[in-house]
Amino acid sequence: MSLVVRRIRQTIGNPSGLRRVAALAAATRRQPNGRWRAGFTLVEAALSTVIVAVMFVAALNTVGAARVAQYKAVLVGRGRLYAEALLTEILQQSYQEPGATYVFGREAGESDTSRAAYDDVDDYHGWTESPLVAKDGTALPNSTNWSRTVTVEWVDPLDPQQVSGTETGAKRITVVAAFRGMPQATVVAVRTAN
Ligand SMILES: [Ca+2]
Repeated sequence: MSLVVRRIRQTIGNPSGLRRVAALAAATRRQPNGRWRAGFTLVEAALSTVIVAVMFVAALNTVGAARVAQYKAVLVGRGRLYAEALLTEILQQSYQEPGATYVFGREAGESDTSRAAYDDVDDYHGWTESPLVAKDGTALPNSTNWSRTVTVEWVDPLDPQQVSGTETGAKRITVVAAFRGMPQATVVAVRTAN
């Protein structure tokens, strides 16, 4: 049993044992000439470097995760604004095409690529755009990589979850805003005939 181990065993039994062990370990390094000296060995220094590195990486991961969460929250907020803006525009239109002749979807003269002539909510069914534009076709600033899609369906007015293939007097409008193809926000409204 070495001198160090013996002295550690004698020391560890009393209340200040651990502190004394640490002091003893630091104070007792055998040099080639047989003397004892204070200091760290190369292995101890290397170990402390590894410990610091591991803690540093853990701290960086925490900061990185917080940044990612913040970025995602910003995307969701912008997506909601974009989706709600288009939904508001749709809800300002008639339930169905004014006049005697109408279909579900776009009537004659209503384009697949411009909303300028849209005048009823189901004109918007199947609408998709990227980048984003206002109703008159003006591009929304800084909307690169964003897209909006619209789905309009007849639903049971008493249970809007139930989609119908025929006229029910209620149309459910769903707008999805996506960034780089990843949906960030979905807004839904039901427009009734009366
Ligand atoms: Ca129309």
